[in-house]
Amino acid sequence: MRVLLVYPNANKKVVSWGDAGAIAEPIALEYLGAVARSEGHEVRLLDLRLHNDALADTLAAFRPDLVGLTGYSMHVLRCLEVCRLAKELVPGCKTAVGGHHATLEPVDFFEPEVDYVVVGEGSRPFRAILAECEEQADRSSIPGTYSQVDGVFRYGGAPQPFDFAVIPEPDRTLALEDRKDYYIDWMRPIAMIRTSIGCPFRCSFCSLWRIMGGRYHTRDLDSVVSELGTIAERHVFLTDDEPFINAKRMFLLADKIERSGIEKEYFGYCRVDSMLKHADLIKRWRQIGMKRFLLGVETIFDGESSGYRKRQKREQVERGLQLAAELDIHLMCNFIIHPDYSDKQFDELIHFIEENKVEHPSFTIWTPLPGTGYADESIVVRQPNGRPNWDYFDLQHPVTATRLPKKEFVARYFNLYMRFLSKYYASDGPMTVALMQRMLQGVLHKAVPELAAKAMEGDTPPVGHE
Ligand code: B12
Ligand code: SF4
Repeated sequence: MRVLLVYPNANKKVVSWGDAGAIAEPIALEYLGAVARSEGHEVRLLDLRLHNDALADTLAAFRPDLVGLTGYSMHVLRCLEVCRLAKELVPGCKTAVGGHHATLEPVDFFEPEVDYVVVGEGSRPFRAILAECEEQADRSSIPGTYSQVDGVFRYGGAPQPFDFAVIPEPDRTLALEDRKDYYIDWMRPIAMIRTSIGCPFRCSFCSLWRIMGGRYHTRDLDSVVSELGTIAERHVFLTDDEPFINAKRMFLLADKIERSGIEKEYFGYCRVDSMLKHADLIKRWRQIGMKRFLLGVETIFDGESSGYRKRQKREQVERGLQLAAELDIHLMCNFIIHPDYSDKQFDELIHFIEENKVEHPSFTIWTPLPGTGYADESIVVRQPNGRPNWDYFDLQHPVTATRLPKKEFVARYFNLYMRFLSKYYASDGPMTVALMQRMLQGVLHKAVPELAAKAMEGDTPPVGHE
């Protein structure tokens, strides 16, 4: 069979900056591609973030028997569009969707243009879907998969237990020509690798621990090193929810990587408490190339932190920032901006970032993401069918009511980036600043169009209450 794997692009009417912040390796599709190729199918990967307009031509020329799509919540509606076009241009073509949103809110894909919705890890269900499509067999019995039979979606039962040992390595040759274009910030080209999945913590704003039922699965270290050895890129991002949970394991992995002679520059998530508890481990990883962490500071307000169940205090964050500076680890620090923020909280946050010389602050707006258990009624952006308008779930738009008038909130949010623009300039170089400005314009253009226009002219007036 011919199998087309598609990574969707963001809706440019909502996120006018498109995918400007990062376009990283589509590793989920490379996992599925490996499965399909091992079954003897002809596989192509189309990354619509890089090839915005190539969908119709690719469908018409390749005429796939099956189209597989991945996506975050912000990609739901685009995924459905892709499925519709696939069925229109290639009659008889089957469609399958998976990824974070499909796992947590499969109902959004229960539409006529979708044949399979996969919950959780995809390798095993995808192999079964391929077999069914090939044999044109009766459906509805694949574990972890909703199959459409005569317009009704039937669940094949709980997914099989997660097991790294049965998942093949991602096929990195599928996107060979695109590899040079994958990047996160200034790290280009960048590859991704998974060494563990799941997280023992229970942060309330995060859905990742729920996806894995609170369990933490680790991969065999020799297989990690062997896969790493096949990666050509110098920059490597660890997709692990939190890699530094098990210090002993990570010491061993560092030793094995060093012994193998592999030299890379790593980037990945790290909790502040992991850093503080295992400073010696972080030092060791710095020696083998860990250059940068994505640190979820989330909030500097201790009350809010306990509400988030983050189990982290402001004082720990401050010590973490100092430690990273001592160890020469660069930090991208993410702060969650709650829609309930008042001017005072925005001001305090700015003060904190300045006082602690946070090198690369990044900001996301608190969003009731699928799987976080937050009441759906609080969502104010809706599709005509009453479901949330997922296009806005890029964490850069408020999707719930704001305490400040919405325009003021968005302006203050925008101003956080503008305020620290020089930091992006210092760490990332002019290219990233241009991208950042495009992104900011996208965030703003709906709520405060006149400011968005000014930002694009390079005129960046302070807004809010400075
Ligand atoms: C790497 C990563 C990034 C990178 C690269 C992003 C990129 N797309 O280029 C960076 C840091 C830049 C990033 C940015 C963002 N990210 Co991000 N990111 C991740 C992370 C850590 C890993 C994703 C990954 O590649 N995992 C490894 C692959 C193999 O796993 P997988 O995707 O789950 O796929 C498996 C299964 O889901 C299934 N599957 C997946 N697709 C399909 C399809 C089919 C057909 C089948 C059968 C199966 C299947 O099988 C796969 C193999 O096991 C996750 C958190 C996490 N640990 O999962 C967040 C995560 C995906 N990100 C998230 C978000 C929200 C974002 C941002 C929007 C946040 C922001 N505004 O700053 C941006 C968007 C950027 C963009 N334009 O795409 C959310 C998505 C939540 C949601 N419901 O939408 C997550 C889950 C984190 C979270 N906050 O909970 N991200
Ligand atoms: S935010 Fe990080 S530490 Fe908290 S549950 Fe999610 S992955 Fe774990």
